[in-house]
Amino acid sequence: MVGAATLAQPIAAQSTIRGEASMSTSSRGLPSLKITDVRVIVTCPGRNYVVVKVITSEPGLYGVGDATLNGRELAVATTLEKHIAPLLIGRDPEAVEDIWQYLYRGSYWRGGPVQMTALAGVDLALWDIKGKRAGMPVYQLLGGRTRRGALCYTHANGADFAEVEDQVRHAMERGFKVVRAQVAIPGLEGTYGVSSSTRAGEPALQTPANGLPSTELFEPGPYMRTVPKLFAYLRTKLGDEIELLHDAHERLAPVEAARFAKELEPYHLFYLEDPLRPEYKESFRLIREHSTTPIAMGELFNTLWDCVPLIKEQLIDYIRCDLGHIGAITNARKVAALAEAFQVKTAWHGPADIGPPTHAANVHVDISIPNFGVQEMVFFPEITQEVIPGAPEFKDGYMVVRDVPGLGTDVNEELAKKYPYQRAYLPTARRRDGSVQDW
Ligand code: KDG
Ligand code: MG
Repeated sequence: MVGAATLAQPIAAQSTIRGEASMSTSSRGLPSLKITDVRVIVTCPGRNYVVVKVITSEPGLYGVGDATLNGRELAVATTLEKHIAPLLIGRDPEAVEDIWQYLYRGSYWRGGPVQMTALAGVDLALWDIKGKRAGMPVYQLLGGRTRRGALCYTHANGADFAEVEDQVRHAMERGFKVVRAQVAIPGLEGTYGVSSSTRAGEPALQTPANGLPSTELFEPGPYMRTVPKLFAYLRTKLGDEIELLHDAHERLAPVEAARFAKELEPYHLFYLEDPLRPEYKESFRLIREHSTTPIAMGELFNTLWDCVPLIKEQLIDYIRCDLGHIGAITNARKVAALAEAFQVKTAWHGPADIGPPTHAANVHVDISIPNFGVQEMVFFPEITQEVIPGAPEFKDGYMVVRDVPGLGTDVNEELAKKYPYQRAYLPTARRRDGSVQDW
């Protein structure tokens, strides 16, 4: 499905939006600007992406955002087309914070991944417009450079320890200074982070041909016995210089996570990621009481308030929200500022299942805040880069953005039409007794 939003009412015909006449400004001597169209493009160049294109009254001026929510793409596209686009027509696209507040609080039913991803798509497009209009890259609008590039990490996945080691070595040869390591667990069929077909790829790509979710097996016992041995092996083979991290992917119970973090201590992880389910923020205390392994959390968070309890009690060391699922830059800079006050660093989520505009936004924020930690990255396949060009680039272990006005990303709408949406889900997981398990 590729299509422009079908708008129920011709709101664009109105000259001002009721109650907001004084909000529409013509700043810096520029003529006032209005949103004239919102196009929602769902396309599958390698995997599904939802792209939002916000068009303005200034000829040729538009912004491009990403609103991809893995496995729920059509829910977000529908929200954008049917509910959000009609609210945007006629508004001043430069009022980014006001539009963010209006869409977040004005819906009354606020939050949740679908709405927050839709909001992120709009927010990215608006920052893109603002940058283009100002003639500046977005990081300049956020305060300017604090660093030359964003230290980044890639994934090393393997069927056994030796294969993970090979993958880490390969990453190091490419210039990576930080690598995430995941290994298959003996006796468990399928393991988060390890695909049989694409070892170095994104696990979220593993959808069977029928387009329905696969089911993997998970047991905490074998997992917790295997992973510390992986890191003992890697440290023996690779030494202490390379920074290593691991994603527990919200699969452990609190006391298991505390033991796991403690047992990983000797291997000096850069961090242990997402040990617990996002609902159980108070349980992070238990991990802290038992271990000095640095903890990262947050890719399933949707709001600033999800982050508050962990940050203000210093229960984590890295906040790793997904900019694409927390309302993008407008919210991320608040999360980052909150984190700065408590010496928590950022490690924004950067998987293949969010599009190039979100990856670009990650880096624009990374290089303009003082408390940046690390950035997860992916190498997009050529076909994705043709349809949604402008992803940040990898340079010797760091991500850099193009020094052009806006976010630096775009969408080729004609080419996008050649890659229609394909139904796809994330895998699911169960325990040996058949009960549901977090994947
Ligand atoms: O869609 C789910 C993926 O984004 C997620 O599984 C990736 O955990 C992830 C990571 O850290 O990259
Ligand atoms: Mg993760």
